[in-house]
Parts: sequence; C-alpha cells; structure tokens
Amino acid sequence: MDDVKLLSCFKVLSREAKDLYVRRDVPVVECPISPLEFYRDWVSPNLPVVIKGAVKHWPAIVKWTNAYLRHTIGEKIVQVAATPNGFADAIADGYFVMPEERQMAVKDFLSVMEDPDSLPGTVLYVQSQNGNLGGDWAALVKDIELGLPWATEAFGEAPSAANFWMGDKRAVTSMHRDPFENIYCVIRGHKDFILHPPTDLPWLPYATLPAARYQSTKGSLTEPEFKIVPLATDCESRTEIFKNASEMPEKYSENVLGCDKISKLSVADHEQVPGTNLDEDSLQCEPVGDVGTSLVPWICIDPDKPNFKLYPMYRNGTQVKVRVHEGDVLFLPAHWFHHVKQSHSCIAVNFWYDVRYDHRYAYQAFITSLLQNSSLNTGCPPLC
Ligand SMILES: O=C(O)CCC(=O)C(=O)O
Repeated sequence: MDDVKLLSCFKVLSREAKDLYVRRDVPVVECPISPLEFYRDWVSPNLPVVIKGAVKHWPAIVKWTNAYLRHTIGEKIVQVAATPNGFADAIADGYFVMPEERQMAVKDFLSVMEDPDSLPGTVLYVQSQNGNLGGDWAALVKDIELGLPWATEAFGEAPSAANFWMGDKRAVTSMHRDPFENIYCVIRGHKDFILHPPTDLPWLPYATLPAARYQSTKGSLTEPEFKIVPLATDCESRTEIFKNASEMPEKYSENVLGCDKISKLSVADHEQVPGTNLDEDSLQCEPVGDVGTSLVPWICIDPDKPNFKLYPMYRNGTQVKVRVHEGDVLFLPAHWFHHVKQSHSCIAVNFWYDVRYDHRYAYQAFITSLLQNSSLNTGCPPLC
C-alpha cells in the first residue's frame, strides 16, 4: 500500500478511536473498585482511569512529611537525577540526554526541595525507575501497600517493580511509552499527565539521536555549568554503561537495548519487595542493531508547546489531560504515551505490572510495524 493510502487509513483509525472510545478526559471512578470492574471497564478496553481516594487510607498520606522523611531516612544516600533545566531523558542539542545521577543524603535532597535557590542552576528529581522503592527508599515501604489488591488480583500477579518519585516542580518527564501496566499513586501534591492513546503513534514524531548524559562541571557557585557528554558508542562500552539494574532505567530498555530486554527484566520472585530482585544476573544487556550505534529513538515533540509547523501531523492526535491528586490513583495502560509534570515536592509511588502479550499487544505491534515499513513515522522503535 502506498503511503498516501496508509495515511488515510491511520486517520480513519484515529477518528474511530476518538469517536468510539478515547475520551478527551480521563474518567474518575470512586473507590472501592472491584478487580472485576477494574479489569472489565479499564484493563480489557485499555483505557486510563483515575480511582479516587484509592490510596487515601495509606499511612504514607499523613506520615510522609519532610520532618518524617528526615527522621526515618534522612541519612540514607539515594540516587537523585540532576539537570540544568528539569528535562531529564529528553532531547537537547541533538542528543538524547539522560540526567547526571548524584548520590546524596535524603536530608540534603529535602533541604534543596525546601529552598531550590540553595542549589542554583540545578533541578533535582528522584526518578530512577529501577525499583528504587525496594532499594534506596525501602525504609518507607511499611507505610504503603505493595501493589493495590484489586489491581494485583485483576492482573493475576504482584507488581514487578515499585518506584518512588519526588522532585522539583520544574522537572518534566518527556513523552514516552512503557511496556508495563502502570498503577500510579500520588501521595503528596499533584501530577499532571498529558496522554496519547497508542493509536496516535503515527502522529508522534520520533528522532533517533545519540545518547548522552549531563555532567556538571565546576562553574561558579551561583551558576553551575552542565555539559552534555556523549555516551560511548562501541558495543562493549554500551553494555558496560547499563550493566546493572540501578543504572538502567527500564524505559530505555525499549529504546536502547531492544525488545528482548523486557522479558529478561521480568522478575522471578514476586515474594520480595518489588524491584529488589533486579540484579545483575537477571540483566543480560544484549545490544541490538549494529555495533557502534548507541542511538535512541525518542519522541521529539513537546506536547505543552507543540511545533505544528515542524510536526503538522501532530494535529491528528488526541491529547488527554489529567491531574492526579493526593490519595488518588491513575491507571495508565501499557503503551499509552505519557508526559508528566508535578507540583513542587510532589511525592508519588508507582507499580509496574507485567503486560500480557494478548490481542492489544498484537494490534499495537501491527500498527508499529506498518509505520516502520512506510515513510510516515519510520523513527518509531519496535513495540516491546
Ligand atoms: O512521574 C513521572 O515523572 C513519570 C512517570 C512515568 O513515566 C511512569 O510512571 O512511567
């Protein structure tokens, strides 16, 4: 089929999705929700939903003040992402740039949250996505449930990873998609999501760029300088870069390491705290593609300020916006695109449940491969 015909087919697909089931807002349902309702109304049709008050009974909701965090875990050294502008894992200067990863005491991180001017020119975000709730932040697990019971029952297994998020209001998570069912719980403040359904893939432009990382240089005290340091591009160094779980954010796995990665990441022992068992042995980072190509395909449009001149096809997409408040939970189905911002010092916890390789997956993989074999959105990576 030629590209013009294919384009009109994708327009029909998007239009039908919009007319039939994708709403411009995310529905909000009240708690309690049964596993059956959750599965029937949201998981099976692959639709996002906010479950109001789903974690408001967690002790964390009242306990996780800065004073409590200082008292409980203040001395603990944790991994914090640092950038000059809040854009970690985003495109800058022709690179896909990952944040500088700093090790700092929780009490020092909290002091910067309370007074961001004390660390000028730097935006901090705890966003490691490596199951850090079972690692750096494990002392807090007692204040939450590990997985939401209705979700765990609906998915038929415990979550495979749990992540802790806390950061500056300037921190932005750029548009991407993950091969996991996501149960995203806001503990403090609020989170703003811009979503796109998987059927919008044709309208979300990708650029394939060399990977790099921010590195702060001394600079002056008031104006620290960050430089962008390209990552080594040979095969050996690339596997070295991501040789352990704490260094390999899961979401890059789709892009940097290829589809095989995901099954290798799946966790064998769900009895442990989710995420703690992502050890080096379970990660065999086999690079895909040609040796020497440390390239990352990444969505290059900013949904907050879309450049329609450069990306006119983006107009065909449907932005779905939702603010998730304290005590509420967003179900973000696998493969939905998302871009995330937050209120200052917002705290959230999310659970990733493994995706089922069912009809939804097959359908989305088909769309992706159609695009890859056309000239419409050739940069999009294979579905993982
Ligand atoms: O909270 C964020 O900044 C990003 C969340 C996200 O990307 C995820 O849970 O997959």
